Amino acid sequence: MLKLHSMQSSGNCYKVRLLLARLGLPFELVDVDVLSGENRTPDFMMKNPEGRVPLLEMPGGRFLAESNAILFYLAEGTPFLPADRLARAEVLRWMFFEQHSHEPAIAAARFWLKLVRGGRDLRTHDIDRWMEEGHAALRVMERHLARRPFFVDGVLSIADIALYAHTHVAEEGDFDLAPFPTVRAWLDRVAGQAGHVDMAWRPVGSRQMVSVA
Ligand SMILES: N[C@@H](CCC(=O)N[C@@H](CS)C(=O)NCC(=O)O)C(=O)O
Repeated sequence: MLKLHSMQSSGNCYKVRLLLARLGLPFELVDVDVLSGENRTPDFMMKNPEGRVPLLEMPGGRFLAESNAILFYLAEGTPFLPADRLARAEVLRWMFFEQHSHEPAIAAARFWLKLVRGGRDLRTHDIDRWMEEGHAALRVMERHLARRPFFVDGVLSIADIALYAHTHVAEEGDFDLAPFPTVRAWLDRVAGQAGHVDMAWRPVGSRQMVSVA
């Protein structure tokens, strides 16, 4: 069975849980609490030398890190990744956008302002930059979605899942989504899909080892 090393409150890990749930794939969830350093133990560093979650462990003992690489691997041959060459490249385009222009501001703001105790004081000097870059990313999304229901070819793909994960909790990082009605309508569309699960969801039988922040 697949194993997902994951932190429940992490948007990057939620992306993978959401896709696994949508695909109906059974998997074992292994909690790794980054906030208490469980990702830096020698045992975990053997599995992923970068010391980060999410990390997918295959039945044969191989490991795959990077949330969007994991989405790409799991989505192959499913409706979440188109077969058309250009459409696949567009899916990658939005997943690179997510990692380069969106996640470093929107996820970082939520991590430090919501999840890390005292994080607001520790990272005061970063807040203006996060706000500027995060709002710029939201404006790009607002413009792109103005004439489309989803990011690529009118159907929900892993590009939507990658961008949904941090956007739907952007307000926890001080981003006001009120000026982005198109993005909010898209969030509702993604969440309204049959089989959608929220960030607190866990596969049946997995015990919650850490609290959801
Ligand atoms: N680009 C990576 C980012 C992964 C990442 O930053 N994970 C965080 C949790 S959301 C983590 O493990 N942080 C611990 C650390 O960097 O020490 C991905 O998309 O998977």
